[in-house]
Amino acid sequence: MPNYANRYISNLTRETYALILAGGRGSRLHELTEWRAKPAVYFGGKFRIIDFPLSNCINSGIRRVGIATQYKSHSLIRHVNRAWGHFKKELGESVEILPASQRYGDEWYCGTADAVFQNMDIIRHELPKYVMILSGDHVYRMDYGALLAKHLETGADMTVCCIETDVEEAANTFGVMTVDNENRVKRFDEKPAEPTSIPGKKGTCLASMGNYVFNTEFLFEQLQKDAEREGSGRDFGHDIIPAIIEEHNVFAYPFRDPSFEGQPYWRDVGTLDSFWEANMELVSPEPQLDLYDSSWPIWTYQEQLAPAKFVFDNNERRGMAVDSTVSGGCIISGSTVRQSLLFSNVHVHSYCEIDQSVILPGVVVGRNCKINKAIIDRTCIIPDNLEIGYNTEQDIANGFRVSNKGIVLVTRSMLEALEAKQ
Ligand code: ADQ
Ligand code: ADP
Repeated sequence: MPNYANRYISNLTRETYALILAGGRGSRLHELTEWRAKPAVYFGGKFRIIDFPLSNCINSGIRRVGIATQYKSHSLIRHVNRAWGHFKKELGESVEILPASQRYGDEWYCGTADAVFQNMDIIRHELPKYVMILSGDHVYRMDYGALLAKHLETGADMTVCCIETDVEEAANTFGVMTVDNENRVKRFDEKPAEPTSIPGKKGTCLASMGNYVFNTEFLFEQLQKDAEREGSGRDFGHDIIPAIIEEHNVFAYPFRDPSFEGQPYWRDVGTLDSFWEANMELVSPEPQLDLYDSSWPIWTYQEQLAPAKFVFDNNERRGMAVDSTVSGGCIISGSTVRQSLLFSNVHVHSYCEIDQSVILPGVVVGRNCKINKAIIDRTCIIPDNLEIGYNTEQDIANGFRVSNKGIVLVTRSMLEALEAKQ
């Protein structure tokens, strides 16, 4: 076996086709995914979630990428075309959108494995040696080259990326595996109610990140078998992995961040609370996720906008933001913003206070508003004098969604309904 780990990772990444699964709904994000798939959800003051796996591909040297879309894909497709549409087929690069289009039979993608199955001919046409299947739902920075090197070194047919997670966090949410000393997967339970702890680490288990590497022909064989299997849900976690671990070489790849000693950064921003918390981490003084590291840039699309502006208004009130990120096109006039993320084109009028909030693009905040621990969806117009996040009963009466941890989600249609009531 050649030692690819040291010298030939660029060969491996060149021989790999990455398929990002981006069709999921993300229903626990409620109205935030009413009009967009979870991978299209805004994150980190400037990005969309899918920018993370896509940037990881490009930074790792994987330049042939397909994106399987299904649920509410318009926003995602528009973003991907704008941000990632410049790849040149002639140079062997492509970022291609693969919408569910009933190419095999009459069905839409009916599970994650089916989303790959229905695109087998497109992948085959690319002649990759390896196919990497990535979830489009997570925020993290990862060098997939090291993963491919390990896949080759172990002689695996399939490699599953995993991360140590609290048992409570994983229960009913993640695939959980048990491995031997060589990281060979011995058991795999999809979303178990009671995950098995790692021996000697009670309360911690090995969770699947939903990222897999397959040898191409092996993948196609397994997808074909799965399609013929009576009663299969056509899902990697439920069906494919449990069916192959006994007879084939399936290895776990523990994800580690070489630049960080503790647990690597990986966030499944699947609920309003986890979405809000992950955004808040970014405005803390030293976030673990370093978006300013030019050696691993996260690429995205942003239109050309005027710089953010902070105005000392006519009444001599300072427009200011602290412990916050403020994107292009924003104007903060005579108001204070603390521990918040303002996406592009947010306009905050005078006498407002905004604390610990995530304000998506194009929001206009009227005069004298107070906003606390809230997520304000794109292009909301917050009327003058509105208070959000100070009185749960009032927020609910106003028609806003309040999460388990008291985070308030406000969308345009909620504000329109509120206006109609008044
Ligand atoms: P989940 O994330 O719950 O578990 P799923 O909802 O199937 O699994 O989504 C996986 C990925 O596929 C997501 O990126 C989603 O957007 C996408 N997707 C879902 N349905 C799709 C479809 N019909 N077409 C195209 N894309 C689709 C998975 C694994 C677990 C693992 C977790 C980690 O099954 O074992 O622990 O990911 O979050
Ligand atoms: P207020 O915040 O007092 O309700 P505005 O937001 O309309 O009022 O304006 C406050 C200040 O913000 C303006 O005086 C101006 O300095 C700045 N401002 C508003 N719109 C623009 C713009 N399009 N370009 C540059 N500066 C602007």
